[in-house]
Amino acid sequence: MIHTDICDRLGIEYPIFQGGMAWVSEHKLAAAVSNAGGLGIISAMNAPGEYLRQEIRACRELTDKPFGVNVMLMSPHAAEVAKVLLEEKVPVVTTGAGLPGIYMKEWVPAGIKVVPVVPSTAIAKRVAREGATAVIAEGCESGGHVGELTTMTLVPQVVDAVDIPVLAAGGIADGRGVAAAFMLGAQGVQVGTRFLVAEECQVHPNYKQKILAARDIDTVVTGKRLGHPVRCMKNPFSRDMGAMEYDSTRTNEEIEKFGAGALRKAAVEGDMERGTIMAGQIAAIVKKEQPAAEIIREMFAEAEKLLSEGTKWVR
Ligand code: TUI
Repeated sequence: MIHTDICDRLGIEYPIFQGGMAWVSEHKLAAAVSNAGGLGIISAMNAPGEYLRQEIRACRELTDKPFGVNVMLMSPHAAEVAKVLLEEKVPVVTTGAGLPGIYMKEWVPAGIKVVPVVPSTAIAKRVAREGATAVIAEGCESGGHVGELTTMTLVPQVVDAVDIPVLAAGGIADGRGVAAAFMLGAQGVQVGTRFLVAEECQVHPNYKQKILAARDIDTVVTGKRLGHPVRCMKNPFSRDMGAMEYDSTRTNEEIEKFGAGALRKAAVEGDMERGTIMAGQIAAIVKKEQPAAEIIREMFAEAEKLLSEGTKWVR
């Protein structure tokens, strides 16, 4: 059985976090993952604090296991969300798309376990100093907002840089990925794309179909010019977004405006032409819709086998 420090620190059975995906990770998915022994995560995305409060309470109706909330630090409501987390005594908070230091000053003394997503060793060291319980080293294979480094290069460097547990994210969707993450020194994984097709995931069915039909080269990174690169699936929206970015007559404000609301359009309305379909590069190996519990069991059974038996190349 795979059991690491992070399981004991957070009170979970399997060292797996379900990524906090904006417009996707709501209470039903989070509760299903937590009930299955992983850490389910509700995305605070760019919604007001009261939305999050309702989601947290709804999650507690469905599970008595630990769960987390992901704070997207670029959200205009981040400060208000930070307060709600304290009031609702959320056990675990993950952060993304920025530096969580100012909020950690309140969260850490209140006993909230903070696990920031980090794209570099410098940021990993900084949040470790600020009291993070663990960090998630997320490579640019992942969907959504991405850094520069790959999972293969980032994870071992972060493992060497900090003394707290490291979870690997980006490009992990089966037992092979989990086993590889452990080989790189991680003590756990965060998985997004595979949970997009969990039965309990409420994302629009068209979105799930896109993931299930994805090929290896079907994702692209847009938004570099705006300073927040985002990996999503190639479609008319990403093509137009890319064209605008390369067009020097367009202003950044125009491009931001063009992109606003596009994730909701895909995830909630199911618009696969004009919405942004955020997904990781590993989408192509995701082949069927399954209950979250089955996804977790399958991934860890495969990883355990690989780690205990080794590879067929070593005799
Ligand atoms: O946050 C994510 N993934 C996301 S957030 C998101 S919502 C969004 N929608 C439209 C445009 C932009 C975002 C969709 N996907 N992953 C975690 C993550 N965090 N990846 C990279 C980082 C990160 C990057 C820079 C963390 C810290 C950081 O600090 C540098 C700085 O100076 O802020």
